[in-house]
Amino acid sequence: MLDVETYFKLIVTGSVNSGKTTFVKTISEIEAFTTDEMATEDDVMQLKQLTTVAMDYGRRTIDDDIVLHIYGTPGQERFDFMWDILVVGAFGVIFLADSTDKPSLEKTKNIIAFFTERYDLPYLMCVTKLDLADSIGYDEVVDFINQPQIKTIPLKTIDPNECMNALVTFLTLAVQKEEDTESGDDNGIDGADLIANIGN
Ligand SMILES: Nc1nc2c(ncn2[C@@H]2O[C@H](COP(=O)(O)OP(=O)(O)OP(=O)(O)O)[C@@H](O)[C@H]2O)c(=O)[nH]1
Ligand SMILES: [Mg+2]
Repeated sequence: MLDVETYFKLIVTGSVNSGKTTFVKTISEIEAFTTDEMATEDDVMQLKQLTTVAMDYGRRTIDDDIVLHIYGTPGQERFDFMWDILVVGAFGVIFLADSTDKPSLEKTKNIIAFFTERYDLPYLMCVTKLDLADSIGYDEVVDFINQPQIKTIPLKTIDPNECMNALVTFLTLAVQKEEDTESGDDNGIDGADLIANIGN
């Protein structure tokens, strides 16, 4: 049976092509499960051939007590029903914002509003593709998204160290949120234990 003490479900979401599937594949210790299919919509086909239609899944063990089950969502808004399905039981959400695609950031804002207006969870935003020549840069993305209450970091999703840093940053936020919530539900993370073990 599922051990809820060690089952931590983390959602990775963001607009089409922002790097969700790449992040899950890079961070997973098992071969990631993906549902990429040929894109059928014109605006998506201009960006890429394959797009996630249901979910990505990967797993990453942090220590004996913490195993992260990481679910990437589809990016297309026509699959937004999957966002509500995937978030059930999740203990937090990572948003990816594509720094090479300014028009997509309007959609990123919509996705952030979709989750934050419905769910009170720890949230982290990661700005992707800063290593590419057509990136508009970290500061311009952060200014445009304009969500100062959401912690934001840079993330090259093809880099395992940067992906691990994103997980550690997220887990630290989750611990802080639990400690700040006086009567809050226990999300099962022992903060001191976590801080002692993450990154090992
Ligand atoms: N150089 C670089 N390439 C990246 C980065 N993140 C993603 N990519 C590339 O961007 C493309 C799209 O990445 P995906 O992981 O498929 O994006 P996605 O968010 O899952 O896309 P959808 O499922 O269609 O919404 C791939 O070619 C990745 O290799 C990054 O930080 N740096
Ligand atoms: Mg994908």
